[in-house]
Amino acid sequence: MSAQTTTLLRHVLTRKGTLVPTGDLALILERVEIIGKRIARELARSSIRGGLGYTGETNVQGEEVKKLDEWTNWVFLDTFERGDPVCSLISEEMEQAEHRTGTCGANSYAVLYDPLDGSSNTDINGSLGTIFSIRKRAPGHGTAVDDILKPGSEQVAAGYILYGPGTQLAYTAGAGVDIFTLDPTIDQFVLWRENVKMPRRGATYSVNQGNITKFHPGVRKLIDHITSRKDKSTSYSLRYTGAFVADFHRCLLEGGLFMYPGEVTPDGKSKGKLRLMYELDPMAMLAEQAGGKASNGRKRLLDVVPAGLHDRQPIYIGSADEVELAERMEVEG
Ligand code: FDP
Repeated sequence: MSAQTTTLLRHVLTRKGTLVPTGDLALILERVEIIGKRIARELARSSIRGGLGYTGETNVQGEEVKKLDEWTNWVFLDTFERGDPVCSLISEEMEQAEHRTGTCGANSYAVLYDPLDGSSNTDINGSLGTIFSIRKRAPGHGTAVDDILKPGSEQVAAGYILYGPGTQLAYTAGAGVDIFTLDPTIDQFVLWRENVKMPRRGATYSVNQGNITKFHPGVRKLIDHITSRKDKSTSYSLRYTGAFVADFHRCLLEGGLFMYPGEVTPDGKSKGKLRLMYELDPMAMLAEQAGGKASNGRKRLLDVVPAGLHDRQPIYIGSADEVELAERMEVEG
């Protein structure tokens, strides 16, 4: 370990201007860090440990559950068993929130999370992620979660862990975005980039273009526009990994646009796939903290008020220029 190495904990303890008091942030991120290490280790060997494939169950969203979805969700519950100051765990994989009321003081938090993002990549050793969002619980709350059903602008911290060739953790607590790389030789997340800024314009776009016939005409117009640029300086390349975390990470570092548009249903309504509170809000906070933008095509995502914990929304996220372009094309009807 070099004398210059800054571990995640050291960094959190010295970071100024965060929305979460340093002590609380350190306690929460220390747990998230443990979760990241546990998941990274298991993913690396899951193919030879019988960890791939489905459980045979379906989740609250009606989707088939993979063994790793279930296991990673359990890792959150287990690691936050004595979670103080976190008293509520709210997961994409669970219908109801889990509370640790015995360990919660007046100053307590909820962690909302998608334990394994991009799970279609599990069986092919592709990139995967974990996304987390931290919100303050209202004083005197019970097990009801109406105090959590607020726009994403109420988040006090958010981040993700990317399991790729290396494992990286990015987070913001309202004072910029910082990225750490897990150094397996010392089993520590080490600071890699501080106060990351997303370029104003990028050269890639990410979308499941196989769904194009289901999109609103505005989205098709946007894709036509993006793919019709002829000169190198204004043209775009398509990049889509099937894992939101990996595609967003590219945008964060190099700029560009990630979109998961609404699919127009037979009744003419447009519906997104990705979950507002577990996926979109945390990434939107990171994007804005890095100088980028996040929209549902009509308005800023962080202003969208959820009606329920498992709400979905369309998303256009990334460099400011590309997100504004999407909004100008009236992508969501
Ligand atoms: P997955 O369903 O495999 O977990 O959030 C869900 C997500 O993956 C994103 O990570 C990814 O960007 C998107 O859905 C992939 O969906 P499509 O297969 O419909 O493209």
